[in-house]
Amino acid sequence: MKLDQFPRHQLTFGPSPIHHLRRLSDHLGGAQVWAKREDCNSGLAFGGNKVRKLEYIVPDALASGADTLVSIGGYQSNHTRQVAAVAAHLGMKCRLVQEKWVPWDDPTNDQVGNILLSRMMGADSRLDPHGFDIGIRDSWKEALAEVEAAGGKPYPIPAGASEHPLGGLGFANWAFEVAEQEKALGVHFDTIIVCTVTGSTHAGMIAGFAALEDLTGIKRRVLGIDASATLDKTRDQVARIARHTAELIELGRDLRDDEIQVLEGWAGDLYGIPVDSTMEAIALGAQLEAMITDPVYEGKSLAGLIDLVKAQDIPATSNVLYAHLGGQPAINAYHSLWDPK
Ligand code: 5PA
Repeated sequence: MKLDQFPRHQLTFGPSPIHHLRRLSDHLGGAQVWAKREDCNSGLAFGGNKVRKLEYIVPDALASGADTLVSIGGYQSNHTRQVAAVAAHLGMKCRLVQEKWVPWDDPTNDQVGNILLSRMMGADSRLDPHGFDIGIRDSWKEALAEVEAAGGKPYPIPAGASEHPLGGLGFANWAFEVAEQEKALGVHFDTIIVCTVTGSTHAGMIAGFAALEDLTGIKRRVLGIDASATLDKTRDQVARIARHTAELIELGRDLRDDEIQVLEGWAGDLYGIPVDSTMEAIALGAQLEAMITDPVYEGKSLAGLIDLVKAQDIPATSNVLYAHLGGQPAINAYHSLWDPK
């Protein structure tokens, strides 16, 4: 099926805004930096990249007759908060497994930010001691079985909605949205920067931009910045989901290796723990643009963008588009990074 034939249940306001980051561009002294803002794409509990993915998953959930969305993430998962939001919006129940993905021992980590919002929206959010893994988890399968045993009808949404068969469609569509906005703005973005962990955001973009390239002949670089610190798993997942999504939307050819690029260097040693480059990027975004990024995801991809622009790996003649995927609620659990000394 072609992309526009897949059912889409609107959860976003419409196309997410794109704007020029003038002060950051001037500061870096190279390429012009723009941002497309998934962090304010929806009225559902602050939105974010998962809301966009869920637009293509909700029709299947509704058709299945399910009454409970079941998903998984870390204590401060943005994904589970967005699943809780969509469940509330649809009048469904929500069961969440929140694993201890990050060794971040702030006492508020399981109390504030995303998890607080999920609880507020009525989700049954349960803590689980297991550590970080982007794959399919037993704890999630057990949650599905528990909902069933209690007489409910669960609808399974894996971590980040990435391993879901339709998980890449939301960001395949994002590519076409960018192309429309380029026409209106009179700008061409030759490079896209996106944070990648469970993979379907980046993978969807790869499939979508490949389809666009085949239509227009225009090539661009879609660079994923790894924030998982488990690079091989993320690379595999991105490549697999990109190929699957390309097939779904009938790309009609295999993806080239140069279309699948996950870059390392900004994740630090551990998922969820910021390093110096993350903190510097967060400070630049906040102090030059009042653009708030988080220490888990967006601060790391912004750090990647900053270094690539400074090193002119992204040439000074480029317009680079930073995909801001959300994630701000988690900063509450990271308050100690900014507490006055
Ligand atoms: C997340 C993911 P992908 O998982 O699709 O690669 O997206 C990475 C990403 N930015 C980037 C933000 C703000 C994100 O929340 N978050 C996960 C979560 O549980 O929140 C899926 C890991």
